[in-house]
Amino acid sequence: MWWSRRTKPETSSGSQPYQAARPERADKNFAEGSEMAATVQNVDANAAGEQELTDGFHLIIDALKLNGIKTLYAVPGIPITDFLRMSQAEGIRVLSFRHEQNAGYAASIAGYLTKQPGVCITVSAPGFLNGLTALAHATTNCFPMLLISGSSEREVVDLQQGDYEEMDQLAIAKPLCKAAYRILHAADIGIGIARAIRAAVSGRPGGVYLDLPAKLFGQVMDAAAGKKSLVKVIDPAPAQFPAKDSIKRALDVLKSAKRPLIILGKGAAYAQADEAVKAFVEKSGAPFLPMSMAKGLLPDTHPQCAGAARSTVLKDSDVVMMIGARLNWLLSHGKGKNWGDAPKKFIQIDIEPKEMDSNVEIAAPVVGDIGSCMHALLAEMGNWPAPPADWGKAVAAKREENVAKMAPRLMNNNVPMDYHGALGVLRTIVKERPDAILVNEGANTLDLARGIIDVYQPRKRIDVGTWGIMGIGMGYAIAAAVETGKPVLAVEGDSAFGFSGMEVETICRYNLPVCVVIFNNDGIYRGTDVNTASSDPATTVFVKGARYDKMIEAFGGVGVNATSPDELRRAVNAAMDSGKPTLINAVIDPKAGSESGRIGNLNPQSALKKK
Ligand SMILES: Cc1ncc(C[n+]2csc(CCOP(=O)(O)OP(=O)(O)O)c2C)c(N)n1
Ligand SMILES: [Mg+2]
Repeated sequence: MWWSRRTKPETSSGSQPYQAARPERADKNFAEGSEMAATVQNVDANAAGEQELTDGFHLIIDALKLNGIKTLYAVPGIPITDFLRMSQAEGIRVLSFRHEQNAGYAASIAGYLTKQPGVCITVSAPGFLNGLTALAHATTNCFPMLLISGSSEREVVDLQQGDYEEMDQLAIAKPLCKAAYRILHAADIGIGIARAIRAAVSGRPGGVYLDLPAKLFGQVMDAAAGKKSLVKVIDPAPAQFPAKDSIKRALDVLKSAKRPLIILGKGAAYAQADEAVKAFVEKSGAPFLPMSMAKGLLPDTHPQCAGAARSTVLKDSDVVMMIGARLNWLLSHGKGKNWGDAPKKFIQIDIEPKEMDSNVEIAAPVVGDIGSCMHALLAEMGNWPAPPADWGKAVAAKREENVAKMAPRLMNNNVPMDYHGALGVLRTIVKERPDAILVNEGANTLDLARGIIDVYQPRKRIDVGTWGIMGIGMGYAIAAAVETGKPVLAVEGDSAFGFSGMEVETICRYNLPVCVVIFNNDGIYRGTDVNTASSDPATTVFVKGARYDKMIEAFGGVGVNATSPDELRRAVNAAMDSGKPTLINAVIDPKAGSESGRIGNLNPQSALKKK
C-alpha cells in the first residue's frame, strides 16, 4: 500500500527533509538528531542506500500507540487525510464523523469512560474551531481529551499572508483548555505527545490542544532515532494522597453532624474507585445525593439514596460532604433558598485545591484523588456511629412519598404520550438492562428522564454535563458503544437531537448498537408557541408531526414511529435485543413540556415588569 511505512526516502515527493533545527541544543537526543538530519539530507540527495527511515505521520501514530491510544475520533481533510488512512493501516480504530464537534464530544466522553485521553483529530481553521467547542466542554467537565489539529504553514500564518485555512490555532485554543502545545520537529513528536497526554489526565483532567503544522507530517528522520525519541508516559495520573490531618478534620466534622448528607459528583464516578466510594457511603450511614452523571455509583434504589428527596436533604442537612462534586450552579452555589436557613458545614473532597472555598467556606477541605481520599477516610473511620435515626427516617419518608406520588403517572397509557408515560416505559427497560449506557439531552426530556430513570451501575448515565449543552447526543452514543461494547440508549429531545442528528449515518456505517429515542414534541420545550407578529413560525417550534424515524432509514437503520407507551416499549426492546442501529420517533404531546424544563427560573426577566 502506498501509505505503508517507507524504508527509503522519495526524493521526488512532497515530503520535507528533516531539518537540522535548533543546533544550540546539546542534549544527547538532539546530538543524535543532528547527525541523523545530516544523514537524511544526504539520503535525500540520493547518496545513501537502504537506511530505514520514518516520518512525522508514523511517529505520531507510534507515539499514540505506545501510550495505549486505540481509537481516534475524526473528520478527514487537508492535512490529515493520509494520517487517518495510515492510522487505520497501523491498527488504530478511526471513527470518521460528519462534523468535528460530534467527533470531539465523542473523544471527550471516551476520556471520561476510560480515564485515558479521548483523541479527536481535525483539519485546520474551521475543523479546528468545530472541535474546539468539545475541547472547552471537556475542560469544563474535567474529562481528559486531546484535540489534535493539523495547521497551515507557520511562516505564512504568522505573517498573515492568507494561507489555506490560515489561523493561529494555538493562540485561540489556549484560553479554552487546560494546556496547549505545538510540535514543529519530528524529533519532538514523542515528547510532545507525552506532554499532552500527561497534561490531560493528571491532577484535575481536562482538554489539551496539540497543534501539528502540515509540514511536520512529512518530515523524515532515521527510524531508529525516531523510535528512541518516543516517550511512554510513566504513571500519567499519579495518585495524590490527601494530608493526614485533612482526613481527621473531615471525619471530625462529619461525626459532629446530626443530619449529614453526601453529594456524589461525576468526579467520583470518573475516579473508578467504585468499591471504596460505596464502602465509605455505607459505613457513614448518611443519605447520599448523586449528581446526574454520578447516578449508579451506588444504585438509585439504594436505601440511603436521597435522589427522590433532593429538596429536603439540601434544606435540612447540617453537614454536607461533597465527593468529586463542585458547588456550581447545579447546586445553587451552595447558598440561597434551596439550601434553607439552618447553618451548614461543608466538607469537600477534590483533586483541585482551587476548588475549595469557590462559593462558600469549606470547613474541611480534603485535597487528593478520590480513590486515595476514600481509602484514607475508610482507614481512619474506626467504629463509626450511625447518624441519628430520625434523620434517616425523615429522608426515607420524603423519598417514599415522592416515589408514590410519581408511580401512577409513570404507568399512564395516554395517547399522545406525555413525558411520564414514555419515561415510565424507559425506566423499566433500563431496570431490566442495567448495563446499557443511557445518553440523555434536551430540556424536559433531560430533566424528567434524570429524575425518573433509575441507574444501577457506575458511569451508565452520560448527559449534557456542567454546561447543560445540547449536541452531545450522537457523539456520546457512538463513543459509549465503541469504548464499552455495551448497548446504548440515547433519550433525546427533538431539538437536542438536531444538533448532532447527521451522525445517525455514522452509527449505521459502523453498525453500532445504538437505539435513539426522540421525544418529539414539535419543538423546544413545547410545540405550541405561536408567533402573532408575522407568518413565520414561533422560534421554539419545528415542523409539526415530523418523522425523524425516516432519517435513519435513509442509511439502512431501523426507523419506528411510536405513538403509545406500548409501541415505545416494543420498539425499544426490539432494538436493544437486536443491537441494530435504531431511531424511534416517540410522539409526545406538544403541550406536555414546560419552558426550559426545570430551570425556567434562570431566564432573565425585565426589571420593568416589576414596576
Ligand atoms: C449548544 C446549546 N444551544 C442551545 C441551548 C439552549 N437549549 C436548552 S434546552 C434546548 C432544547 C430543548 O428542546 P428539546 O431538546 O426538544 O427538549 P424538550 O424540552 O422539548 O423535551 C435548547 C435549544 C443549549 N442548552 N445548548
Ligand atoms: Mg422538544
